[in-house]
Order: sequence, then C-alpha cells, then structure tokens
Amino acid sequence: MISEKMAAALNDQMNRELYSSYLYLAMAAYYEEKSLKGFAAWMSKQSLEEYEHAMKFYHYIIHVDARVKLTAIDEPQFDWDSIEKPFADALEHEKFITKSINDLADLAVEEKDHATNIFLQWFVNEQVEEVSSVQDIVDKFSLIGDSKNGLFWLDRELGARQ
Ligand code: OFO
Repeated sequence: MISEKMAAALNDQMNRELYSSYLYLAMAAYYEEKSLKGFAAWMSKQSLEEYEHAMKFYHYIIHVDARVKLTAIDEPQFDWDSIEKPFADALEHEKFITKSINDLADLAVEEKDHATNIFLQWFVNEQVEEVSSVQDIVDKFSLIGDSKNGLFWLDRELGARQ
C-alpha cells in the first residue's frame, strides 16, 4: 500500500505524462503542416513514448491497490514562431519533467516508500536520456543556423528515429 499523498502525486505525474504526449502531438501536427515529415515523425514517436510513460504510472497505481484518478489535460500550444522553437520548448519541458520526477523520488524517500522509489528509478534514468537527446537536437539546430540544406538533412535524420 502507498500513502494517499503518494497516490495523489503519482496521479499528478500520470497527468503530466499525458500532457507531454499531447504537447508532442501538437508539435508533430505543427511540423506536418510545414511539410517537415521527419520532425513530425520524431515528435509523433515522442508522443507515443509519453503515453507509454503515463501507462507505466497507471499500471503501478493499480498494482499497489491505489486509485487511478484521471484529471483534465491542459490544452497545449499549437503554433510556434520558428521551426526550431518546438525543440527548444521540448528541452525546457523535459527539464521540468525531470524536476517533477526528482520531487516524486524525494517524496518516496521521505515516506520510506521503497517500492515506489524503485519504480521511479526507471524514470530518473529515462529523464537523463530524454534531456540529452533533445539537447543534442537543439545543438544541431544551432550548428545549421539558417542553412536550408542543414534543415533538410536534420529533418531526414530525425525521421529515421526508430
Ligand atoms: Fe519526456 O518524459 Fe515522460 O517521463
């Protein structure tokens, strides 16, 4: 069993993961509209990954006999003023998610909830990967600057994401 406070915090994180999925889908749609199919495909895969993250919380909450509570998902932004801005925003968003995962892990330690703390370690590691991969893309945008060739190359590279 987990505490009510822990269950509420896990439900909040499930909502943030669903919001992340929604946000990346909005970014995918933005790139579809710009005919940047590779960026759209990358964001679409990211959206699916975030849905999977949300489902990990969903299953864990049920597994520990707590109550899943689905709350409203905020409406994400749907337009950006430059091609690289969604990735810059994604980086900020992943840093925010990292902080919220770390806060959850702190709460689990505070509550001596070892099982939840172990469950959260997967997310702690995942966030290192997520921030690093988005940072890498943001850095590539800086490198290519205004080059159209660079943009097409990056679109193709990101479209190859498995
Ligand atoms: Fe983008 O990360 Fe979920 O947790």
